Order: sequence, then structure tokens, then C-alpha cells
Amino acid sequence: MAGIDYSERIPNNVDLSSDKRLQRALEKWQPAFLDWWKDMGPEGWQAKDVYLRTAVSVDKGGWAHFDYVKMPDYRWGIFLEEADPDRRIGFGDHAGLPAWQEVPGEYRNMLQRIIVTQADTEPASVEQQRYLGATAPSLYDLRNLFQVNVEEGRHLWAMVYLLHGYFGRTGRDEADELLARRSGNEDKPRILDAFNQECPDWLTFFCFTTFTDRDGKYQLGALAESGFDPLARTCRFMLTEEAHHLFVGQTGVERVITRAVELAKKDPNGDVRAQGGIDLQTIQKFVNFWYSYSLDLFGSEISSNAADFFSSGLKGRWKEDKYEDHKALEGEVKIPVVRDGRVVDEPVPLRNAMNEVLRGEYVADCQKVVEKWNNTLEKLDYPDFRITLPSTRFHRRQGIYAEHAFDPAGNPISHDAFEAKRGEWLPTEEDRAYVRSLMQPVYEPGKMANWIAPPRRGINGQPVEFEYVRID
Ligand code: BYC
Repeated sequence: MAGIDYSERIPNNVDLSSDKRLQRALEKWQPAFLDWWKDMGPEGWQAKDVYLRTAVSVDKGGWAHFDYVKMPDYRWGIFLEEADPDRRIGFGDHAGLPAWQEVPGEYRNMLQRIIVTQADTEPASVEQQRYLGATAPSLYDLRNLFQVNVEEGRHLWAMVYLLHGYFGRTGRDEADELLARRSGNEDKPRILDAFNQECPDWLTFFCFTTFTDRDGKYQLGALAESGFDPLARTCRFMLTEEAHHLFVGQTGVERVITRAVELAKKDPNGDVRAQGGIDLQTIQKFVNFWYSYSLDLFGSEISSNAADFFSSGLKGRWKEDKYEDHKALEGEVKIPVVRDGRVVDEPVPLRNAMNEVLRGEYVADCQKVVEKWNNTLEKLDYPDFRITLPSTRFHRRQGIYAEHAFDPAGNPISHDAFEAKRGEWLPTEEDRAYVRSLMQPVYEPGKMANWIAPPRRGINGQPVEFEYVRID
């Protein structure tokens, strides 16, 4: 089953041809997907050869096959990790029972909602990143952008397969809606806030792939534990692909930081902007913006939805195996809440705190990323600045802090005090305009825009100066 059948119109390892109804339904959705891709995918690059990774099987040897492909010819398909016939539900009220191979009737709506929410982010991110090819800082970066984009397209396929395969008519309707909503559109926006924000420059792209894709890693990790086995298996394979997106983000920001220091050292006044780079203060503001929007993606700190997702066995914790107690009926999590203008810890039953438990894993992972960036500053012998993560209360739009204002250290402040400092903490229009002014394309193999350092190595053992995208 690990091998992927590429002779089919829809490559898959789920024996799609044995279910003619499903195959026909998906073959009907396929042209709509391609139309969406041509309308909303990378603008102006559809006819170019791009050095892309395509999965030819889901085992170790086969999932990373590299070749030149025109993006509309990319073989989007349905790849699930190998089934374990003895798999059991790992947590919640049904822990220990055989994993579900069909949708459990009583949880149908909840499960569909989780899948639709996850699915909606995939095309949204492609839409957000649609124009970035016009300002790529190098061919290496251009190729990475397109790799991320085609894989988000495939992740959409992964979710649409579940909707078509397991949710009948309503699932098919939802699959159509996924191609009808548009990132940032007032009438038909994407579901989650972060996916309606603009991504007009590459610093935003690198922050998005560092912080927002990292939310994806943890949400997919929680769904990879699901008692609904087809969802678990598809998320496991998605996670394999996700790792590269995080690499693109983390090393992207790191290269902008490296270049900032080089330019600071070059300038008589240490002024990075005077040398056409992006200064560390501006990078910090973009980090604050995307980190806080990505924290929102975990939902409210205290959530009965999260408790229901867990008790039903649909959405687990990150690496559920590492816990001893998979019922989570006992125990509490201390969550800082605002009472009379002060922040005080309040105990919350564990199941109701599941969003916060997952967010905690995410925060620890983000902290490691920031430490790596600061190691880079250390190695460059630049003691003047360190990147920090703001408090999880800072600049929140969802959850229990959304109504209140906090400084980056997490102290409650008045809304007026926040507004007075907004421009010091978050990108201003002027910051954004400055960053945008630097976004001039560099399409010569091996050359980099002035504001970013080259990567340490190329893709798949190729040199940095490899022609990752054939321009002519
Ligand atoms: N924006 O109890 P609450 C990825 C809504 S990213 C707008 O707080 P819950 C990727 C919520 O829907 C991973 N609305 O939250 C990354 C609810 O609405 P209703 C995506 C929001 O339900 C980069 C209400 O507020 N994966 O893969 O416990 C590139 C109160 O709900 C937001 C998933 O989302 C928001 N940020 O948890 C490409 C996994 N947050 O019902 C891809 C599936 C909350 O009152 N989704 N609301 O109308 C879930 O597990 C949960 O739905 C959430 C929210 C964690 C998102």
C-alpha cells in the first residue's frame, strides 16, 4: 500500500479505483481545484519549470523525489500513512477501543467541523502568498515558496478526500466551499483570523512559515492522535511534509538577521536601514505580530469545545503517548486570568484546558527557534540585540485575553496605553512600507537580494547557485 499509483488521474495509495463513486466525485472536484489553483495560486509562474519535491511513496525512500515540474502538472493526490490493523483509540472516553474506520455517528458534526477548519487554512495560505513570486529575493527562495504552495494544495486534497470519502453530501458541499472562500475577502473570508491577514512581503512570509505553519504542526500532531483512523493517518503524512515549511521560515528569518548584522557592522552609525537591510527592531515587531496571531489559532484557553474534542477521542494532545493518564478526567491546569484588572492563576479542569496544553507545547517550540536566532547573533558577535517572544497575553484577538490589553511582558495595561505603544511593538504602516520597498526580485542563479544572507546549502544536495526555477 505504501506505493502510490501514479497511473491514476488522482495519484493515491488508498486504492481509490475500488470505490468508483468516490473516485468519480473526486474526479469532479479535481478540475474545480485546478481552476482555483490557476486563479489563486502563484501568479505569473504557472508555465515555469520548478525544481520540486513530489512524493512517489509514503515510505522513507519515496516521499522526496525531486524533479522539474510545472506547478499545474504537480501530482496532487491522496497519501495516507500505512494502516495499523490493531490501532486503538488512544485517549478520551473511548480510550482502548478499536480506532474508528468510519465516522462515529454521534460525533459526525464535530469531526466535520474540525476537518473543515483544518482544510480551510491550506488554500488560504496559498492565496495569501500568491504574489510573492514577483519579489523573490533569490531563485532558491522562489523554489521554496512554490514547494510550500504545492504542498499546501496537497494538504487540501488530503482533507477533501476525508470530506468526500466519509461525510457524503454535506462533505461534498463543504469541499466546494473550500474553493469558494477567499483569504481576506469581506464577504467570504477564510475561517481563522491569521489566514485573512496579508502576506505582501518576504519577512512576513518567513514569519508566517515560522509561526503559523508551526501552529499547523501542533494541530496536525493533535489530529494525528485522532481515534478516527483515516484522519490520523493522513495527518501523519502531512507532518512529514510540514517540516520543510518550518525550515523555510526559521532559516529565512535567520538569514535576514544575519544580513542585518553584516549591514550594521558596515554602516558608520550601525544603521541597517541606511544600508538597505531590515533592522532587528523591525524583525522583532513582525515576530510579535505573527506569533500573537498564531497563538490565537489554538482557540480559547478555557474551552468546552476542546474538552469535547478530547473526550470524544477526535483530537488528542501532542504526542499523547508520553502521558500516563489518557482520560484526563482528573487534574487541573493553572491558567492566568484577569480579575479586577489583575492577572491571577485560576485552576481549570484539564479537559477544558486542552487548547492551552497544546499551546504550551507550541510556545516551548517557538522559544527554541528564538534561541537559535539568538545563537546566530551570539556567533556573529553582536551583543546589542536579542529577539524575544512576547507574553502569550500580548496582542490577542481570540480567547480570554482578547478583551484586555497587555504589554509584551504580559502586564495588564489600559487600551490607551497599548495604543500609545503600538508602533513600538507591532509593525507600523511605515515599517511595512519600508520592508515592501526592499522587495525587488532577484532571479539570477546564486544571487541574493541585499537584505538577506545566502542559505548555508542548497536543496537536495544541489549548490545554492542551481537554477531552481527556469526563468526562460
Ligand atoms: N480565528 O473554544 P474556542 C495550518 C472561533 S494551521 C477565528 O476558543 P476551539 C496551516 C472558534 O471557531 C492549523 N475564529 O476554540 C498553517 C469558535 O467559533 P464558534 C489549523 C476563531 O473551537 C500554515 C469560537 O471562536 N488547524 O494547518 O476550542 C499554512 C470559540 O472557540 C479562532 C486547525 O484549526 C481564530 N483564530 O478551537 C497552512 C485544527 N479561534 O464555534 C496551514 C482544527 C477560535 O463559537 N481546529 N475561533 O462559531 C480546531 O481544533 C479548533 O477549531 C481551533 C479552535 C483550535 C481552531
